[in-house]
Amino acid sequence: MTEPVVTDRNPIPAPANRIPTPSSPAPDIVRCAYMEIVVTDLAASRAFYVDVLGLVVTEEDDEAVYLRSFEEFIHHNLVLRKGPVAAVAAFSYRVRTPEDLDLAVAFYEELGCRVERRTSGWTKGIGDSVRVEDPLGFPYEFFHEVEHVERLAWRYDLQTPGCLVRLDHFNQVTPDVPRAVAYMEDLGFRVTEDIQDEAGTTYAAWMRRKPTVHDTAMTGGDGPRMHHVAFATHEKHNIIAICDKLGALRLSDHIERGPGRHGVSNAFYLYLRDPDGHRIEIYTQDYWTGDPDNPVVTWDVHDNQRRDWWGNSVVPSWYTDASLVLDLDGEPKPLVTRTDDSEMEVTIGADGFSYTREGDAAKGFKLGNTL
Ligand code: XXG
Ligand code: FE2
Repeated sequence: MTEPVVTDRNPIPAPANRIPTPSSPAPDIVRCAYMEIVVTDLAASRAFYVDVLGLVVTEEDDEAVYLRSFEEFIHHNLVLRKGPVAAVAAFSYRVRTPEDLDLAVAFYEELGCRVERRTSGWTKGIGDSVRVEDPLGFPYEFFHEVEHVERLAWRYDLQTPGCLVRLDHFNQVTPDVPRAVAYMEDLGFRVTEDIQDEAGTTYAAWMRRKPTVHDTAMTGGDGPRMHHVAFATHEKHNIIAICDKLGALRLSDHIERGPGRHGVSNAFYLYLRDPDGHRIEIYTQDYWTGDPDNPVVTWDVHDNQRRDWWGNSVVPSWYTDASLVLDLDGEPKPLVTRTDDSEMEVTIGADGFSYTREGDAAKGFKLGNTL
């Protein structure tokens, strides 16, 4: 049997073009907390996230809807903001103390990034915050103070079969994954899993602050773009219930990939596209990573079970499509092209190959239907 390689260190070497390590300590990030997305039709997006997926409205007005999951006690996990171009305005992390905001300012100023302090109330429910255009071009936000709201974990009278219980992670598209990983490690993240080839090209990496497989992942591609935002359910059957509901509503065209079992993370998954094409993952049952000796898992890019444990194909749109991100003026960030090999091309097409058993790869065996 071919198993993923388990190592006890981060095996991705820091690249020559690495972003310098700041001398200022990194802010202590607790977890990914919310994403702010710009949507072009607020009513259509509200219908998708509230009426179909069942997220809870904490607050709303004509410009924005603030949504949370059922176990959440902070004001929101997702902001839908009305705007002209579908994009992502913020990847937001909660930090441990108010002083961590000063650390975030010092850390990013040393990197020469644009940094803005925003006072309490700029975003409903959020206290003072720091927004930056990070060295990879992503709009990152850090906050500590936040309005607490009712945790609806025990409100079984309100919960539906496809109940979304937590925000689990973000996923970002960036052209140079090792460069991104070195910077994220400086920011205090630890790699849990990655995908590489025998030549050492890195295609994707998963990184955590909270003790799950990830708070965010870096996916190789033209970037900066947002690949997806993921919400957790308690169980696999909750994900099946979401598929059944989409079918019953004749909305199955929102399903892009899955349901299935990931190789990476071992989680059960489903990917959906919202009315603007923003990608949402529904995710459940990855593993605990809180031990300091948590081993890094490295997958071979040619292993056709890495992204789907059952060997099902990954649709091309999952590799190619992603959402634009905005700078701090609200303008879309221009894209930088990936120059390393693309995962889609090395695993399909004339020169690409995937294997289920490693020996078959050595014989040059190609699977017809595997991306
Ligand atoms: O959360 C994830 C993902 O990044 O969405 C994708 C966990 C695993 C995978 S993969 O497709 O690599 O199995
Ligand atoms: Fe994911």
